[in-house]
Amino acid sequence: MSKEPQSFYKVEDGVAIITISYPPMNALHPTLIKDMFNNVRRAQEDASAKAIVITGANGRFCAGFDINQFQNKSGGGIDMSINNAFVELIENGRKPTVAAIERLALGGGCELALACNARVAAPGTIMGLPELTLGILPGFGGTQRLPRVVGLEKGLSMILTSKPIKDPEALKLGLLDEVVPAPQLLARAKALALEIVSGQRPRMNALQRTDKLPAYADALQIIQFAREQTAKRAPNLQHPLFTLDAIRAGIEHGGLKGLRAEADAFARSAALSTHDALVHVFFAQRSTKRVRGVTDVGLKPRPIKRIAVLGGGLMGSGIATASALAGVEVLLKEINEKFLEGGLGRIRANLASKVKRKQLSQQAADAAMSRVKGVLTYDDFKSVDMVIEAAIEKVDLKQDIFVDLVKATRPDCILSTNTSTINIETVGAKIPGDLGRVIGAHFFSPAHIMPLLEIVRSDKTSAQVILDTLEYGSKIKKTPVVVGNCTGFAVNRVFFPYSMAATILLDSGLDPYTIDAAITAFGMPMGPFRLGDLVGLDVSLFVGASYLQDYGGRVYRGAMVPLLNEAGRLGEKTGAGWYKFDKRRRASPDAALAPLVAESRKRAGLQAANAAFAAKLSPKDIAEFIFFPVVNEACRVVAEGIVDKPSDLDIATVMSMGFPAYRGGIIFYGDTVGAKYIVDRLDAWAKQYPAQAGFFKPCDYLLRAAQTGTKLEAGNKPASKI
Ligand code: 3H9
Repeated sequence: MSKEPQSFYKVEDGVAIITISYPPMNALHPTLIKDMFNNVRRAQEDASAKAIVITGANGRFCAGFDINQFQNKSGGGIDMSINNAFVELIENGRKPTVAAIERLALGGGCELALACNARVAAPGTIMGLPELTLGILPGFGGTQRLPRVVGLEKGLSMILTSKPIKDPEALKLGLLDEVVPAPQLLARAKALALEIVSGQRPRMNALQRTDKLPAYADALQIIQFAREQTAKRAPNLQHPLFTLDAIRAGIEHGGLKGLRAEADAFARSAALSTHDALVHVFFAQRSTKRVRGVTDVGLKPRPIKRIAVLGGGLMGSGIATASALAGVEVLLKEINEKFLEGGLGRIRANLASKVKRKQLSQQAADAAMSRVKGVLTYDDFKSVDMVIEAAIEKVDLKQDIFVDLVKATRPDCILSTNTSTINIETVGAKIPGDLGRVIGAHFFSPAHIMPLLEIVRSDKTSAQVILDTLEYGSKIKKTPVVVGNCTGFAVNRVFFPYSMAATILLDSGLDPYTIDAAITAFGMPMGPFRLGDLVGLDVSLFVGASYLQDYGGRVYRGAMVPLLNEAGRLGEKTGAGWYKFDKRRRASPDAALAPLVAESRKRAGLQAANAAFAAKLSPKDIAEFIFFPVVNEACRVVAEGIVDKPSDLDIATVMSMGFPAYRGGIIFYGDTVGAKYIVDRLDAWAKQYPAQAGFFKPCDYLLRAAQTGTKLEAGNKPASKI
């Protein structure tokens, strides 16, 4: 099958069949769209065809407009003539059209199907309009036709949440007319088209329908309510509101005028930086699986069918849950019966919670649990393809475990550690032979939910082992990012200045809750202090010590974390930290913090010189003060070759810390504000805080980008460490 965007034409049983083709997903490339419309015109003129069926090649209908076109800015606008062609040729053409859908009809693919006069699909099909996740909105009539076909409230919910629905629901809602087994799909679509021709079935025209729309006043009220909710839920995003403008215009003035409003809203959305950022994230997420020297050297991944997880604590049980859910067999090893029961109980609870939230059937949960076997010895370890050690963070303990593992496993078994802080070569330091099969598999807590897997390689880890671990990561539905071996690896290292910058502001007189509020307004799920309470302030103290040791020249050593530890305020788990927590673990500001803050400020000695400066900072200034040092550290990580490419770091920051995807990830954000602006501000803060000049000092990579005007995202082709 050719990889070119095109469409094929044939006539069968008096019906023209137009097959769109652009592997792998039949995305609507402009050439394909043009070719498809030419074929629709041909069918309208073809005397041997009474009706038209549009279908997709390769067992798929269509994943929507070709997203690559959005990266070429000149293609970002919507061509109105395409919308006219949907109306005039497909919806209202001389001959009726039927969509024959397999697997997926998303975005423009769903809109193409909606413009057809009927839709038939094979079981297992998903349909939806996910455009908002790309910072745009449906631009081929979806804002007008979907609410008219499925009802206004359902249409709004599908568009605003971007969540696709499965064929049974689509059938119930009328988005599909019929669902038939895949081998009969084309035959049934042809028959349906001929039924419309003969008048046995009405010819539906979605844009003209009003039967599923509520009364005018109710419709406006529903849209207004959606607008208020959307503005509250996503205050930094404009394109969902533009979408509602278009939908409202259609309700007020009819579908055809609605299409014009849609085109206008689309153009306004496509011009926003949030659109560029979200498209960047779409491609960056898919490219983490392409790693130089690993995926481009002709190696084939070995399947990971059976793993062993050492330790059934929070991390170990989460890793076991994610793996068992993906069909991987798991040996869960603990050191005694009591701990083992605890670990197995946690896996059961993880699965039960998914069943309760309707994310999993009871049957699937039982099947996953049956894949987990609890063990107390290494006896069965010769059967596993990979071990993930998830014991407590003690170097000696991990080193001893690795020595045991070498004896207990096959030589081709991957030996991985879930450490978040310890150098992986240190973990493997006592094992005989080379460290080719030793790798880090750093999950984020809770491991069965968080989407990121940091794969930590040392200079000695073999490319085959990295490739296998990438494959395992994808299999268990994580986004794997391969990173080099350094203190904090990629994510924790990039974020170490996050809480330190916040603490400088606190010691300069700002209230911690004001600082957290500025950071959540920026778009983070929580501010640095609330995050500290979640992670545990004992952990912050422990981890802070390793940053001090390895990155001492650029570390701010505030007194607050030690003071909180001394006071037994370790965060959520002790009921108090930066915040106080009620029985349901809800956080609220705590007046009892004041004496500790006063003591910290006294010890820091910053306040007198900097209180006036800090008091004047706006929420935007606070966010920049906290994130620019993070961008700076991210630049060091890129320059040192800790990541394969800058966009890997973007994905790592979005998927671990919840850095807003609509800002594109940490490096993309740096480019959005501009390296020169960042350097100027860092320099100014270094002068404001001379004792902390090292903390703010721009690194060479950032400086060079500022001086030459190159993008941080361009990378610097480092002598890669990975
Ligand atoms: C739209 O339609 C706008 C219109 O309303 C108006 C326009 C004016 N384009 O994700 P995968 C590639 S906007 C280009 O790994 P999966 C993808 O990059 C569009 N490429 O597979 C990857 O390439 P590579 C609205 C696309 O099975 C390969 O296909 N539609 C597109 O895990 C495999 O993808 C969407 O937002 C595309 N539209 O998931 C749907 N789609 O191998 C976006 C995929 O080189 N797509 N590719 O890395 C998806 O959500 C998932 O790809 C899908 C498959 C669920 C389809």
